[in-house]
Amino acid sequence: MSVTQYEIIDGIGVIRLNNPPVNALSHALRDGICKAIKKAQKDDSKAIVILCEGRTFIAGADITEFGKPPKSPSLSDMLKVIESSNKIVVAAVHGTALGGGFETALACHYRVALSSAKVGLPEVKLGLLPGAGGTQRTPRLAGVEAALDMITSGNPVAAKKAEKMNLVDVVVDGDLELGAIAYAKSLAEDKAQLKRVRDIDIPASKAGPKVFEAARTKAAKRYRGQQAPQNIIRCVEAAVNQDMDKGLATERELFVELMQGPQSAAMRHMFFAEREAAKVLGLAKDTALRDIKRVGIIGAGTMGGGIAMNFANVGIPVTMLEINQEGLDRGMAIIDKNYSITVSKGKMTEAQKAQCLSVISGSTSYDDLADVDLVIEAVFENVDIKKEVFQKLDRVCKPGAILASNTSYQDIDAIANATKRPEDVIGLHFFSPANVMKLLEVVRGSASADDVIATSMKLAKKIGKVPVLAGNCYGFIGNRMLRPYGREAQLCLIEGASPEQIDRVMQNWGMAMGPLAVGDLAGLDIGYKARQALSDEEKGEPKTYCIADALVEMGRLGQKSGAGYYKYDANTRARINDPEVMKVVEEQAKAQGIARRDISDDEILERLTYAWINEGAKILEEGIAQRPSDIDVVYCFGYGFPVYRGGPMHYADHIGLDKIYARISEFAKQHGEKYWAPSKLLKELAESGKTFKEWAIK
Ligand code: T1G
Repeated sequence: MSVTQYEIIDGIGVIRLNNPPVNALSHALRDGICKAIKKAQKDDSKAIVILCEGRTFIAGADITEFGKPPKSPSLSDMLKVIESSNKIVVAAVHGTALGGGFETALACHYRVALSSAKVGLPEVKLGLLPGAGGTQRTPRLAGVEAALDMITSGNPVAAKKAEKMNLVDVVVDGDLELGAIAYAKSLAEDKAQLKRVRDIDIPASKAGPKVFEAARTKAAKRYRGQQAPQNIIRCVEAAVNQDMDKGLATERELFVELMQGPQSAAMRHMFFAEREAAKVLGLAKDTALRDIKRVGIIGAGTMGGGIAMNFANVGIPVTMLEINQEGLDRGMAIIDKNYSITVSKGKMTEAQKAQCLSVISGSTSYDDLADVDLVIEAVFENVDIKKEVFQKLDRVCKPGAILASNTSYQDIDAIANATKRPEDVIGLHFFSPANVMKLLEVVRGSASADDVIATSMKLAKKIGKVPVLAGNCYGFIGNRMLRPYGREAQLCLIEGASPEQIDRVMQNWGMAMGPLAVGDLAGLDIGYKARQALSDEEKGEPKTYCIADALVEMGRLGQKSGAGYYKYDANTRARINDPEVMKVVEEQAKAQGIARRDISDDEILERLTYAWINEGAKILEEGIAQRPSDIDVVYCFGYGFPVYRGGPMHYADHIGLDKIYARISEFAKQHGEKYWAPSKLLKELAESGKTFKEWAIK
């Protein structure tokens, strides 16, 4: 079937689109729509309906065409053809009409939506803005403030709400095609006007300069560092202050500015990287999946409770196991509190909360896990304790049950070899808070069976996670790269910087929080306790942890104790620089024989970000990550890396591997090969002029 078909049904010209998987507005589709509209102008159709086959109405411009030479008709040309039709054009929307798809619907004269449909303008999530009239038509129908919120957030709107916003004219249940044709017929019979959105004016009184100033301030805070939201606000302002054609010209200019900028390139990279990460190289596409009907979780602590919620949210029954009833009660209370927060934010109803809680049960006996299909161990980060748990699971769980560990660092093979079924063992590393963070590292052991890996990757998506497959090494992908990053933060601190300077540099660069503030948030005692279990050799040089240890020994555990690298306001929990900390830093530097010096912001930024990149290159060399973009997904979805910089490896390609390699070679001379020996892959790519992206296509 061609991507566009046209036929007259019951006196109505029906343009049927079919461009799987999401009816993206490819050139063929744009051309087909234009031809069909022009044809309908001359035939005896009374009105026109545009509808789509498959799971959704047009989900946007074809992102794969971006960056390629434009082919006529452009999307704007096509919209002009629709809007200037001398017959009424009705859009029949189902699924998710997004971006250029919704802009197509807005260029129609009327819009019918299936009650389950959603409409939206998510371009901001690609670092772009609606470039085909969305910023001009939406405020004309929904009003300025609703349009600003919808377009700067990029969030979809359900059909009923869209109808209330005047973005949709009619919401239908049942057969959309029949409903749309009937509606088009009624419009024709009633000689309804050709309702062109461009003809609607927005009274300037509706949105004075204060509205836009407030929007700019809100967007600068909420989307810190991102250019697209600011450009969107300028476009909507133009919709108020300029006529349609001038407004469209402003929109075009600001769209092109974003399209050609690094932020959109990074965010489009992330869009595809997230989807690519779910694909396991070398795994047969038809690998049979194991059926996961019931899940067991060992440990009802913060992590165990959060993990349990992910399954309960999609209706999969969960049994949480604790050593005693008190532990279970505490776990259930954590879960209940988390759901209450979700309800209070309007993201869930009380009925939905009750439904989720109804599928979570507790037990203090391993025997109750005999018929679960998957168990996730979430006990204390000690490999011996984990081995004991897996030995019990080996005895109790039915054949074919997947035995997973939520460990953040430990050796999956050591855990697997504690069982007689290492092929059923895998790592499922959730990120705290486990019911919120999207990233899930799926860690394959050397014996993990293909169907266990495939099932884990698929299940991750089912529970709303973004899965990334990792090989088995200390810290897998994310935490392994975090170590040199944290090391360099400690060394910059003891060599001459302050906590405030280090955190300001990284936060201004785009991180959600700087490394020392993160340490205070997580609790400095966690690293302290972990180090007590290590030999001196394993701990590394004292200068990389002596300040943190000194603070903990002073009782400064971070936010939880009211002070760590900073003091914290008891009420607002605001961070306050503390001269006491600088005294500790200076004492420790002296004790380590380090003469402190001024360290520039640039040096801090380079040492911390290049530490990530060098370790990421080693992870690729060792095959721990399948592709560079997988590392980018880990960091953007699990570590607060700014998505508009595309992740560590995309950022490295943007900076230039030759520049990074040269700087790392300098660091190796200044600070020693132990920390800064350049990765072989980085050296090879820098010398060959290739990027990580080009290497991935190898
Ligand atoms: N273009 C090309 N391919 C797309 C696509 C698009 N717009 N959207 C999805 N795909 C591919 C995707 O890569 C995947 O491919 C497959 O479809 C299924 O997607 C001028 C400039 C629609 C909610 O931002 O949000 O219009 O991996 O796995 O989970 O103003 O896809 O199978 O090979 O995500 O069911 C604006 C982006 C574009 C919407 C479906 N539109 N897409 O989610 O499936 S810019 C968007 C989505 C624009 C105009 C501007 C989601 C979805 P593969 P999927 P899903």
